[in-house]
Amino acid sequence: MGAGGAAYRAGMNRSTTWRAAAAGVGATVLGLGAGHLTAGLVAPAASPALAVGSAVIDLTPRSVKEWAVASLGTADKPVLVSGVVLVVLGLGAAAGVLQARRGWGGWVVAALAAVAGLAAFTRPSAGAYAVLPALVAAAAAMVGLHAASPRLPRSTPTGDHSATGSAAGTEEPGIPRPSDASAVSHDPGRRVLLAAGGMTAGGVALAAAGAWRSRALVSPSLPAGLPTPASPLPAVPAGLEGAVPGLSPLRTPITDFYRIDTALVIPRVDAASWRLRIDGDVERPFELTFADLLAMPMVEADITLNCVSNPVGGSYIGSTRWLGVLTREVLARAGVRPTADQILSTSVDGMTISTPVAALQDDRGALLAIAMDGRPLTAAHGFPVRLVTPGLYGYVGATKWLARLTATTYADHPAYWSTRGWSERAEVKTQSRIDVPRSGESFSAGFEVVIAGVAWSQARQGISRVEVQVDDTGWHDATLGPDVGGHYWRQWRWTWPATTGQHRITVRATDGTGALQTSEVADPAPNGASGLHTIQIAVA
Ligand SMILES: Nc1nc2c(c(=O)[nH]1)N[C@H]1C(S)=C(S)[C@@H](COP(=O)(O)O)O[C@H]1N2
Ligand SMILES: [Mo]
Repeated sequence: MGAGGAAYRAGMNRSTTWRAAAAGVGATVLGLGAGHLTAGLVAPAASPALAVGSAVIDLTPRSVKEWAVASLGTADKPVLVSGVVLVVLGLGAAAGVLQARRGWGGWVVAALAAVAGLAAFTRPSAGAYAVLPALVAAAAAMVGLHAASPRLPRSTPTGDHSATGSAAGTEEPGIPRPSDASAVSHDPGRRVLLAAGGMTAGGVALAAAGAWRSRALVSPSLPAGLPTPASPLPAVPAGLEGAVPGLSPLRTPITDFYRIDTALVIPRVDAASWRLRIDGDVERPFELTFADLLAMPMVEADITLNCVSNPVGGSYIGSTRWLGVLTREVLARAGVRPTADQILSTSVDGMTISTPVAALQDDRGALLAIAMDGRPLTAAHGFPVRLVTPGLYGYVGATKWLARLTATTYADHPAYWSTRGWSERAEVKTQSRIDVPRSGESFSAGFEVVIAGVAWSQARQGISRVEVQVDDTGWHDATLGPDVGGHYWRQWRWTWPATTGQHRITVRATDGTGALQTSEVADPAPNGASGLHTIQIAVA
């Protein structure tokens, strides 16, 4: 073979390297898909990409998390999982090339699977099958890699292709040796690409089957209908939303209720085997079954829940009617000792949340909720039982998928977010939001612009007044919507005859104690955003 042969080999190397990378990606997709399906069958949270994603969430510093929530909102999870998958595919491509050049691709696959297996195994919710999805993923990817990888000649000084080919033991039926130039230029390359494409399609199909399976697993069911409360509340009154299109409805439909949690896979809890343990610094530790809980006196309460990460004007807030058992009754049964200052609640997926003992024992009516908006909790919102503490942000009072309540101290047991830079305790700050118009909308002069929104002050006896300002021309009283109690948000509206120009509209609320909402601007971290919500509109 002369100079022409060497040139040919260089060209083949380049295109074959791409094919090798494609084979690696295909094998990796196949592995991820097989792993995801296995997880869907035995342990949804142990899916390789999701387990690694969950580990990344736990290891991410607060600043990055804040940035993610601020810039991505609730899309942060899909973005995270896509990022993990992209990195893994990149490594898969490298595995393909290493496999073709040196036969080492399997080591890359093994290392990836080890990381995924470790991530799944160290999840607080890890069950007996936690590492199975990673093992299946590794096996599928390795088989795929071996079957599909093209064989690159190792660089030998002589360029003796046929010797290299047989040394690597790569002869397979129907695959010509690399020395068979005319055949090499077409068929093996196409075979590799076909295999890569086939594995990718197969992997995606397996992953889809896995997603479908785990969705079936998380749809909860309640043994019987909902129990009736001892003293039912009157129906929630009609809100202002009927007359004001675009205004948040007085009661948030569950499908629109914000969801914030660290769970990449919504925990699936079987109500029949669910137990709540009450322990720690108590006189009489005990366990409750779901049936025990249903047999206790049920209370209805209208409570607005919001997230400490909600920026001024943001949407991480929802209001609904909850049904459940008063936490103070459950805690009284256990007899919390005076040395405890917090109740550490733990969810089935290992999340921990600290709530002051007083907040769960005083007359604000914190609940072990089993239903919202007249239906059992959905899996996403904490089925079968979650905590709801009026006046506190979700991260210090609204544990979903509740498994355990431990009386202890803040000093002894810092909770998940407290170890990540958020305040140990945080009451909801009084806030108001403009829902309509949307910032940036334009109107014609003379038009009666309806300005409307919601205001809340769950920790300070609700809302007594809402005022609106256009530019800097003084404050106008808005009309308030129905009063649903101090723990529930209040709708408001005000009509303004539009005048030509660019205008800034600002809202502020006064809480039930008569205190005005602060205009001091604060970020969500470490204990909730403050400042006045302002929008811009144009009138022509
Ligand atoms: N188990 C568990 N419970 C949790 C969380 C979580 O990450 N895990 N997030 C909390 C936070 S930060 C908020 S704001 C509320 C949100 O409840 P929702 O998703 O039902 O609206 O749940 C709280 N309960
Ligand atoms: Mo939150």
